Amino acid sequence: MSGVSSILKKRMEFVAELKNHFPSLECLDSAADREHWGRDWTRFHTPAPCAAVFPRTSDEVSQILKFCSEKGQAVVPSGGLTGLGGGAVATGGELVVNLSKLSRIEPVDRAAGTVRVGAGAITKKIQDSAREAGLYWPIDLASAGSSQIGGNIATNAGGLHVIRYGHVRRWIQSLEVVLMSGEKLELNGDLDKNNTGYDLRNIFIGSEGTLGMVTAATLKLCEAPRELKTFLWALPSLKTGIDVLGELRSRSLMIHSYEVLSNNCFELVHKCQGFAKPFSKAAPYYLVFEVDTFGAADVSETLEKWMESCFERGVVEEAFMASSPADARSFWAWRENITESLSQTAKVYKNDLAVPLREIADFAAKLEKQAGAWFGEDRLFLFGHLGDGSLHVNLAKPDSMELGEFRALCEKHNHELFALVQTHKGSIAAEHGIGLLKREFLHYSKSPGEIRLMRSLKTVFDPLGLMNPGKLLAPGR
Ligand code: 2HG
Ligand code: ZN
Repeated sequence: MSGVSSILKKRMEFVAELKNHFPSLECLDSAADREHWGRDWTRFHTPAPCAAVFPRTSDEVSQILKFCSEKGQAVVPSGGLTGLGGGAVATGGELVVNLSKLSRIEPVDRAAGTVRVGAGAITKKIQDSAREAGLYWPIDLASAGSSQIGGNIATNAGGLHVIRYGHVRRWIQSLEVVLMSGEKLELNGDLDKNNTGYDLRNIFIGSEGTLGMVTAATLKLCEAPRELKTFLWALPSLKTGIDVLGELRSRSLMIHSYEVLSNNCFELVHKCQGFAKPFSKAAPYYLVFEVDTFGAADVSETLEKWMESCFERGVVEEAFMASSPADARSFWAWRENITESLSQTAKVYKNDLAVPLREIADFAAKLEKQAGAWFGEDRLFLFGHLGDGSLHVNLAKPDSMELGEFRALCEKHNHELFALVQTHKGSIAAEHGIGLLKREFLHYSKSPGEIRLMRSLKTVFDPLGLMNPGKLLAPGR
């Protein structure tokens, strides 16, 4: 028997044993199912799990992991399949453990301002539950309709409101996790105050499912924004966007979001979605931002006067403040439709970078020059969360190029790009994580000492190396 067929035979035997051992567990192993459940939104790896299972309780997760440990079977945790780093992709015969069925959202504890949720709870449904209780779940992502809290926690997701509320990490009171051995742990209890040494909860947040599986969490909720004013501005330069942010902050205005898109993105959304352009001429960048006035007349007045003074001082030439919810929605539509329009147009290689705010204008100018030359200026799409110093760099594949060649070239160019990020003291992954896509490049953002300690941590939590292997840390170094 050839090596390949003996591997396939072993996988089939494992799945048969699994089905036998857990007769009531949903287990999908047709070719189509394995392809579907073995991937996320990235499209650069070939999914090849042995099967996908859908446990209904954390006890069941624990039993499955214990069983896999005994058999030496690797697993990949998965949820809404919306990841952008390949963290939930199974390429090597792993068992996909999909946590979608752990979707319970318990009643909100209003006095504590918290809610207990299963890992499979959908982000949008958590937002709705919080709102119904008069509270607010501040994490908002383009994928909110399908992404799940377990994945949001595993990647320490960011999104549109980081400038005001920070990443997911800030809003996790406690976590239930299951280790590869099957051991179940509750990290931090139901406490806000708990200074008792190492905070293991925070080690799991952002660990991309490499240490254990998050099966439930208690989330902290907060007060909802009161009255948001929405703006759409044409920027003469990215530097203006940073100056304007400084002006807002120095007036003690509560910025709720602060997003930017390049003219290429603006033109693309115009072409793909057919939106009418509100500006008389093109600008290099556009800004969409929101300020919370808290319903206070004096704050609205400050904002209006400040905007007038921006025109008078020539900071901007064309800028709008929404005068109705419909206006606000139409402003947001320019930002929210970029990813979708890009995926309609071409295969896209994504990078998600952060640099300190004071560096971002200079960084972006060099990046435009450098990356613009790779496949042509019209193939470079820059947008992101300017207020957080975070830029999404999307490169669209030229029609004539093979996908494999395109990917190889993008990975080659990554070295140049990440060296630039390093020079500007930035990060190669602002919010999407490392996963499979960037593991070879981790050293651009983490020192050898940090990587050594990360590897040691991995061994402590997962001594057999069966939990989401090959993600975040490249094998064998
Ligand atoms: C966003 O900010 C998401 O819209 C997706 O992080 C970014 O498509 C992308 O590159
Ligand atoms: Zn983003």
